[in-house]
Formats: sequence, structure tokens, C-alpha cells
Amino acid sequence: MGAKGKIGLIGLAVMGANLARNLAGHGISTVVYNRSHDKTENFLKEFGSDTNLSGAAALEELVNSLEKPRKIILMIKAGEAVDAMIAKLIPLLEKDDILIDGGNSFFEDTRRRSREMEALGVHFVGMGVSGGEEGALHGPSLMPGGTREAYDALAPILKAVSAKAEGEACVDYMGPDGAGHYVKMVHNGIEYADMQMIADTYFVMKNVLGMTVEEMADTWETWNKSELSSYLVEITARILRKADEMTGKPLVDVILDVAKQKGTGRWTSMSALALGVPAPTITEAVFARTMSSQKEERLVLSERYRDLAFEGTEVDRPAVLEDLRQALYASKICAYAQGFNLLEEAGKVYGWDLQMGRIAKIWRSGCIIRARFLDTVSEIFEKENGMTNLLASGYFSQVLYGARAGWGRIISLAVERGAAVPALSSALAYFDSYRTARGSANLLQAQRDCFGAHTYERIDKEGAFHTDWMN
Ligand code: NBP
Repeated sequence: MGAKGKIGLIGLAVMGANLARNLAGHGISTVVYNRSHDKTENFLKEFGSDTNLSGAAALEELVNSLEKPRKIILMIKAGEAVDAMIAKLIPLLEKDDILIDGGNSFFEDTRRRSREMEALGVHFVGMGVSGGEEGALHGPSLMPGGTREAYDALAPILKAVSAKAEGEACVDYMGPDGAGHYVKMVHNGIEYADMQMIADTYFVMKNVLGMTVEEMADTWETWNKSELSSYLVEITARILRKADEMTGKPLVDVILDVAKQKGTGRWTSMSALALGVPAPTITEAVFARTMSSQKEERLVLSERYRDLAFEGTEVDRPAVLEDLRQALYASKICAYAQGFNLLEEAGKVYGWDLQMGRIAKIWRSGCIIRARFLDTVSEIFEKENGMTNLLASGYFSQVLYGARAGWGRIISLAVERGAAVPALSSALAYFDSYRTARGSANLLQAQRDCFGAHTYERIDKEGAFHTDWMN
């Protein structure tokens, strides 16, 4: 064998294969390995003409073919497969080697693996990779966490292959151990919310405004030129224009309304609950997918309540559409605020020192939630120094003030017609409760004290108080 490879890559499913091609395309000699060797052979048959790509049939061969300290990236199924692969690699690795997990691993697994690997003197980098298969090939947004030393050693490679936003690489050091995978998890939680808010909006367009798919596609295309401009809005317009090859109908109309999930949205909600950070819109988006999967029950109940259709008197469509656009934008601000608040708290709890401005910056390109909006968010984090809650920012508070009336009208209209818009309405409830100085929890505290002697605090005196409520 000639010169040693710069990086090894394990796992040649769609993400790994594309990332390997991206690495090689940037002149980084990459040695690939896959558990089932036929995938390695097929991959090299197709892409092996690139002299920066070579393959290994065994893990020993892979490890021996790399420059020291070795850099190996895992792009395999998250969970037990990662532990199994690490167990096989440990006897082959040496001190100062760097093992990178580029899959969607649960951050607590990454924290554990970091401790285990660092005890052996091997650097472990948990790296979020966003952007799907296209991103992996043409430039993903990368969220690496681990030791600073490992990041510095990897930075030239990661910067080369990552997406670029205004010339800046969409990669930055997130923090120690699980920081990178945590940031990627919250990115996915926000993605769930963003997708559900768009789905809610589509649902109102279709069932309340009675729009055709062409009319909807035109509207999303127009909106993509506004402050809503984003990858998800762009693909929504594209999706609505697609015809089904089998029936000629709009493809979206023949797709079953049952959404699947792989767990990152649920993990984000679980973490928000564990850390005590309100993230209701992200959680509603997870529940909306769960509700979608109750198809049989929904069919039964839709029969039971069939008189409650979406009908109502005709509305002023252009006016409602403008309200809807503003409701979507305002809800988006709230969902991102929830995600950033969660990151802020997790950074403190886990000692990661997460930097909101840097995170917003690396999400501007390459990832699924990339949007013009994130340029604004990153500028705000930079300009409004020390400001970490987006709802408190001067810029977004103006937007939310302006949108509040139309947002309320949309939720009222949807509720009146019986069209569920869980993400848009949860975002409005989040906004309204967050900006309320005196809420309703005084009554909850009284109830808790009444039935369980849990005590309450007073607004006019320090201390814990208990009342005998029955006498
Ligand atoms: P998959 O998540 O479908 O995993 C398939 C790969 O894992 C194959 O290479 C397979 O090898 C390997 N593998 C499995 Br399964 N069990 C293994 C084991 N015990 N030991 C060694 N290898 C094993 O691939 P993917 O969709 O390309 O995703 C890779 C990672 O990137 C995942 O963590 C995923 O969550 C994450 N991710 C995916 C996307 C996306 O859009 N797909 C986006 C962002 C992140 P085999 O060929 O021998 O079965």
C-alpha cells in the first residue's frame, strides 16, 4: 500500500457513502469500511476512480492504512451498533487517535462513550451531521463535540467538507463530550416544530380556505421570497407541484397521513421536561406525529363526529392568507426561542458553555432548518450582547407585536372550524403565557396546599405558608 489515508470512514449507507465522496472530492484521502463487505465493493466499483478513495475489507486493515494519530468517522446506525463497533475498534486504536461518531446518537450515550474512550487516551468526538444525504455529499452543517484538542486536529477537514454561509464554514466547536449531539438533537426538535407549523398552515389552506394544490404551491413560492424564506418552505412548494405517476393526482393527496419518527424530536422533548424548560411547540409536533399514527382510531372517531366538518361562512382569502403568513412566522420565532432556551439551560447544566450565536451561524446553511431567518437570529445574538431569549430581542418583539392580532384571528378561525393546528396554537399559548406577568399558578399552588399541604409562597412576605383550607 502507498501513502497512508488521512481519514477512515465506517458505514457506507446513504450518509456515509456521500460523506466519503465529499471528503475525497476535497482531496482528503479516505479509506472506507462497511460491515457487509459487498457494500464496500459496490461503492468502490462506482466511485473508486477517485484516487482519494480506497477500501478496507477488515477493521485491522482500515486502522493500519491510516496516518497516526488516526481519525476514523462512524456513520452507522445509532444505538447498539455504535457500542458494538467501538468495542471492536478499541483493541486496534492507540493513544491520541480520534474516533468520531457522526450518527444521530443520544447525547447521554455520547457522554458515556467519551468517558470510556478518554480513560483509554483515545479522543471521542460526537458530531451532529445535518442536511440529509444531499448535505452529506455537497456540504453538511456539522456540530462536533469532544475535546478541544480533537476538534483543532479535525477542523481543517471539517471546514473543507462543511456547507458555507457567506463564505464561512458551517462547523464550529460545540463543547465537551455530548455537546455536539445535544445541539444536533435540539436542531432536530426545532425541525419537527418547523415542519408541523408548515403542515398546520397547509391544513388551514386546504380545509378552511379550500385552496387547490396549485394555489397553495403558488402561495408557498411567494412566501419563500419573504422573511419565511427557507429550505422547508421551498420544498413544500416543490412537493405540492409534484404529480403522482400512477394516478396523475397531486402526489401529496395520495400519501398516507401517518408520520414516522426516529426519536430525536422525542429526545428533545424529554430533555426539555427533565431540565424544566418549556418547549411546548416542539413537544406538540412530536405528539402530532404520534396522533397521526392513530389512523384507525381517527377513522372511527371521524365517523362518530362526522357532523363537525370544517364548514363555515366564506372568508376574505387574501386577508386570511396574510394572517396565516404572520402566524407562521411568529410561531417559528417561538419554536426557535424554545430550542435556544433549551440549549442555554443544557449548556449550564452539563457545563458545555454553548454559544447561541455560533450555533445559529452554523445552522444558516447545509442543514434542514436553514433559513433566511437564521441570518437574523445570528445577527441578533451578536448585536444584542448577552441577550439569549429571542422573545426579549428588540427586533423579534416588534415582529411579534405586529403579528399578534392576525395570529389570534387564525387560531380562532381554525378552532371555530374544528381544524386542529397544534403547533401554531401551542406557539401562541407559549407566547401569551411567557409575556404574562401574573398567571394562574397562584390557584394551582392553593390547590396543592389544600389537598397535600405542599405550602405556597406569598407575594407580600418571604417564606413558606400553609393554610387549613377546610375550616
Ligand atoms: P443507517 O442508520 O440506516 O445505518 C446503516 C449502516 O449502519 C450500514 O452501514 C450498516 O452496515 C451499519 N450497521 C448496522 Br445497521 N449495524 C451495525 C453494526 N452492528 N456494526 C457495524 N455497522 C452496522 O444509515 P444512514 O441513514 O446512512 O445514517 C447513518 C447515521 O447518520 C445514523 O446514525 C443516522 O441517524 C444519521 N443521520 C442520517 C440522516 C439521513 O438523512 N439518513 C441524516 C442525519 C443523520 P451494513 O451495511 O453491514 O448493514
